[in-house]
Amino acid sequence: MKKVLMAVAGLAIFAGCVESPELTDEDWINQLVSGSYLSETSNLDGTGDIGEKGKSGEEVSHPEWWYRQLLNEPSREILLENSPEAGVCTVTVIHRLSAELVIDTNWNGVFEPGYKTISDTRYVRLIVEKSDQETSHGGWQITYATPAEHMLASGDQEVYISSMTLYKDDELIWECTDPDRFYRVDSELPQLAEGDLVRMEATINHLNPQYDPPFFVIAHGPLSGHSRHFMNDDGLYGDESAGDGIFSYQWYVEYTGYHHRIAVDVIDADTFADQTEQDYDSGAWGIHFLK
Ligand SMILES: [Ca+2]
Ligand SMILES: [Ca+2]
Ligand SMILES: [Ca+2]
Ligand SMILES: [Ca+2]
Repeated sequence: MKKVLMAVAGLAIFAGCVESPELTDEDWINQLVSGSYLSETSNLDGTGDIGEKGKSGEEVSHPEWWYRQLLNEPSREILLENSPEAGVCTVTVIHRLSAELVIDTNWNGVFEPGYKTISDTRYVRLIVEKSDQETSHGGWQITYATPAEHMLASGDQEVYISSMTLYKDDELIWECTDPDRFYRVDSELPQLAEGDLVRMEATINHLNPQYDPPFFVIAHGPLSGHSRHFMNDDGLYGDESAGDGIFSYQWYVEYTGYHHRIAVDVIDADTFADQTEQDYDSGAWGIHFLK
């Protein structure tokens, strides 16, 4: 009897292996996309230069300290925009997360922050194609990607990135004026290698500016020293003209082992003006870079 039971159990295990259902195109695409750096949205956490007290004439200065802290990050939603039967499929990846802005606006050398709620939605769109040459993921590969766009999921967003441009040794290597634009992932993404002299520029749209300066612009990614730095429109350190609305950050690329994306982030001055109001207002674009 015991022998019979063991034989039956053995058969059941064998049958389990043989009858494992075949993955559909949808399954393969989901697996491909969820495992790819290209579907990630930029991480805007972390600290950087602590900024400086307001200069004369400025109504709002950098906070004494500030950083974002992730509270909850459910798994990404992966939506297929069309049937993969055609061999080409557009995919939207939606990332919803809750975080808080930890902010201390009182310049007294003591860290006594307030907390502002962040509810963000981050989108990236990809094109996947099926090819006979590709052997993994059922033949599917990611061929195009848009930048990731970060938007407020709740609250009034008044600040938006309107362009992002990268130069290496003064030569244009990547630009974007529309976050819905697709870039070929093997040839049209920016390429950043450690030691490259790179300048990133950004322009901003503020729908309802209340302060002077009206907003703050921040670079994130494989920067120098810290992974976050303020971008300036002061005509210094790589910014070609002061006051022309083009904010710049120039540096020698570092830490490409830790970073996969480079991003520009704008924060409304109203958010930085105090540490008590629930008025978090920010937008960002991030793009995967090749190494
Ligand atoms: Ca303080
Ligand atoms: Ca400028
Ligand atoms: Ca405020
Ligand atoms: Ca605002």
